[in-house]
Parts: sequence; C-alpha cells; structure tokens
Amino acid sequence: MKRSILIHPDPRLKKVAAAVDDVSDELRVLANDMLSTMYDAPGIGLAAPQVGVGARLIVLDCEKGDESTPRPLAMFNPEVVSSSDEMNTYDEGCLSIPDTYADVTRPEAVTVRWMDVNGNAVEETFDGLWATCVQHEIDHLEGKLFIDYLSALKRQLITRKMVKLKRDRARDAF
Ligand code: K1U
Ligand code: ZN
Repeated sequence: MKRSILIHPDPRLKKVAAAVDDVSDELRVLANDMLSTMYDAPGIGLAAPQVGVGARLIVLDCEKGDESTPRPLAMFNPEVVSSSDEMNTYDEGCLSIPDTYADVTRPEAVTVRWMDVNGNAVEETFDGLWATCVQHEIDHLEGKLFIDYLSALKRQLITRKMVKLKRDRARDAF
C-alpha cells in the first residue's frame, strides 16, 4: 500500500525517531509500503518519519536506470560506523521538499550497520550515490533535512516555497 509523504515544514520531520527493538510483522508491512511509495514517487530512498512514523527505519534503492537490477534495501536502526576522509558533493533532492535541489557535501564512502527484515545484523560499505543517499536517510531519523546544511537564508526561501506549495495543494484538493 502506498503511503502519503509529509511535506516540509512539518513537526514530525524534525523529531528524533525511536529505535526498533524487534522487527514485527507490522514493521515489515511498513517497510514494504515505504518501498512501494519510494518507487512510485519516484525516489531512491525514504525514511519512516517521511510517512509520519517515528521509527528508525529507512529504505533505499540507488540502482538507477533501465539496465540495472533493482536492489531494494530496508534498514532498521541504521548507523554509520565509519566514514571516509574523502568527501563528495551531490545535488540532493528530497521527497519531502519537492522540486528543490542543492549541493550537499558528505563523506564519499561510509560503512553502515543495521538490522534487516529478519532481525539479522548486517554491515556494508557504500560509496557514490548509495553513500550519499544512506547518509541523507539516516539524517531523517535525527530530524535533519538536507536544507539544514544550507545557509539560513536559502533554508528560509525554500521553507517559504514549501508553505506556498502546501497551501496550493490544500486549495486544489478542496
Ligand atoms: O529521502 C528522500 O526524500 C528521498 C530522496 C533521496 C536522495 C536523493 C538524492 C540525494 C540524496 C538522497 C530522493 O529520492 S529525491 C528523488 C531523486 O533523487 C530521484 C528520483 C528519481 C530518479 C532518481 C533520483
Ligand atoms: Zn529526504
């Protein structure tokens, strides 16, 4: 089932998400719903707070393009255990901040530890777009958005644009 994605500004996007103790059937359904929502958007990642759930769960699949094999990942309690000194700048977007992109600089490679849908501990090193995306999604679990890396002025302009977008969408839905 597709879920609706919260648009910034929303207090639920600013909260620190709670750790998951056990992966219940309900959380497995949520992970599947988030993957459907992400592919439908379309996007390459999604965090539970973006669908209004304050749990430490992210999904991602950065295998873009028609030729590539999909690689959907669901990560519970993901944490970065090490980061490269080398940095990378990427023009990031966010499904909670539609049609808005900005350069963000982050470590080029990160090693992430998480719990998979079966409750098993997994560790893997990501680089390139995968590394950018997994860091962006883990930030969501801390209530942090990519616009928090920008100047206060840029952030304010983007926030105003989103307030207007939400007002227009609410008016159109009426
Ligand atoms: O967290 C999110 O809101 C999803 C976001 C993830 C992300 C994108 C770029 C850099 C870091 C993290 C998106 O998926 S925005 C949409 C997007 O980037 C995209 C959409 C379709 C095809 C390819 C990319
Ligand atoms: Zn995002």
